[in-house]
Amino acid sequence: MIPMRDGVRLHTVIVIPKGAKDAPILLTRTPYNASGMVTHMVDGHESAHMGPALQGYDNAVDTIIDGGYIRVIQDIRGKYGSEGDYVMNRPLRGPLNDTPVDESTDTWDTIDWLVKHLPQSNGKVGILGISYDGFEPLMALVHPHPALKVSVPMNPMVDGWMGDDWFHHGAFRQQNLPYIYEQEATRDNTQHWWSAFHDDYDLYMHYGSAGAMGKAYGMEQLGFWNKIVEHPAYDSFWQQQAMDKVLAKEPLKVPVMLVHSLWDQEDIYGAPAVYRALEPKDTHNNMVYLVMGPWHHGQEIEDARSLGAIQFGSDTGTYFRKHILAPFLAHYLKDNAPPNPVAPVTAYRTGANQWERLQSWPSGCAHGCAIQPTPFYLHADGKAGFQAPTASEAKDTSYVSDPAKPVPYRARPSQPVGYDGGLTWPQWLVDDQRTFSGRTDVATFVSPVLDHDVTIAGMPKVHLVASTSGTDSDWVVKLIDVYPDQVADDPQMGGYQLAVAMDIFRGRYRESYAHPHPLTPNKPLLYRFELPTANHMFRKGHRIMVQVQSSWFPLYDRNPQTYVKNIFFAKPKDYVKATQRIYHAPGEASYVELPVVEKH
Ligand code: PG9
Repeated sequence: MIPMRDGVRLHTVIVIPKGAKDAPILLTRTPYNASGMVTHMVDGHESAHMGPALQGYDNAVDTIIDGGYIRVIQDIRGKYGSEGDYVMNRPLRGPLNDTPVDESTDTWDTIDWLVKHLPQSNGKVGILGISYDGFEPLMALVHPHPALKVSVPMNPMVDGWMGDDWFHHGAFRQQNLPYIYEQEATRDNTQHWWSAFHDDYDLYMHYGSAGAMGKAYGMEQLGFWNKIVEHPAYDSFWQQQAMDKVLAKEPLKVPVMLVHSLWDQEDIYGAPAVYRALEPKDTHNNMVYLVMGPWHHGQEIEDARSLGAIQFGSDTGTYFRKHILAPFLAHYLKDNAPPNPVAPVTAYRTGANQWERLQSWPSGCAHGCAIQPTPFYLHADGKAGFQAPTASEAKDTSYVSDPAKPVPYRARPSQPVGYDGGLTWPQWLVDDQRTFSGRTDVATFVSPVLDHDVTIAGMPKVHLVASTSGTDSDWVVKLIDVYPDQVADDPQMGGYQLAVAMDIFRGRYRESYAHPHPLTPNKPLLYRFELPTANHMFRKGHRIMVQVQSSWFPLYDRNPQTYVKNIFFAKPKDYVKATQRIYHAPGEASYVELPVVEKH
């Protein structure tokens, strides 16, 4: 129980290898129960050995055990064994936190105590973690303790409104209601969510709006839920917490390796955003590192030979831990520091199934190429291609968006968000999109078969000219790799539609994320937003597809398609069908700008 500067004591589990001397410390700070992460059942009882004990969840146990580290895992303030009050992603002291403590001060105080009380250590501390545990290594970078020598935020929570856990471009990720409920209701998460439906699609349709559902579950008792409902737009509440923005204002004092999953179903925005914020400060290109793997959220510490139906041909998780994470940590934490063999950017190129060592990101190759932003046009009649549309083709493609029958984001029955009991939530971003491409409320555009490889490296940019008969609307855009009709060595992949990058945009924020506006009915309007980072080769023989739709349910709440002040409080009468049109004609052509890699 380590005392913080305000007297609150934090429950901290310290696992020291027998006989350790001059051992570096690897710290993880978590809201997810430190004790649960260091007790792993072997043969039906807890193991006495460090390795099996840490196997429960830990980050890259093989790296830690082989590295001879002292392993420290701490319950953050207000959770499980720690004292104090809990605040979800507690903001830094300042306009959003008028107390003398935050996750930065708690980390400072913890590191200070560790290096003064562990004689077996060499006085050097690294902090690492995944997701919320990846948010903590970012907070550690604000006024860092001098003993903090390296930070490894993995799949970190960075901007909850723009593209991580709570909203994406303003559309609310309502399937996280159970998480908010359980995380905030009790110190040890013993108050559990409940449901009367096997299919989450039915559960969320039953309540209508996320606000009505939260009320039915008594969530107005929960501080963070009330903040979510009070701040549907990208106001100062969200902007001041965005860790990329926070860190952009901080001096760069500690080496940081950002670890990103290209198919991160939870925090697909965060790591690349922090890299973009910090990279300009890294004048000698030796302080900010980025690793991007073909993984789901956190898969870098698991077996990562495949994700869903997608095979990588090697265990990319073990490669990361052994050849990237282990030598990186050793360089900064071990005495007589071994050299750091890790390139500034290590990026896995999906489709080509190969790792690349790069000097920066985005970049298409180590040398001898450039990235050429290239419009991929949506044409009439469901066609698509790099040639611009002509005046001769139909001017628009239309579909009816009916909130009474929202487009599922996965094949039904819609599973809840979660990792236990065989749930396949982690792999939903690589689900076969054929399930949706035949729906009349999904507009599908596809290129001819490619006669050469097309490689993209970066964030595709949507340039959608669209109208709605309503006064608000969501736009979901999916960039998809269509496999050949037959794949001899993997028949199940014949015709597979693999999403390379996809996201949602809530139309009311078209002019301003902070200040929503109603849409003018039936007027072609330009919507511009970025899709998540991709590093992908569309191989010769494949096709490039774009799908557009106006709901992504039940992961995201429905847009009533009638402009209301706050969608959390939309009434049943507000939910109306809308006719959506996507425009093709010259001068109002819709396209996705692809960051195409071109060899010199
Ligand atoms: N980023 C993960 C998460 C946060 C909030 C809601 C749901 C998931 C995580 O910390 O595991």
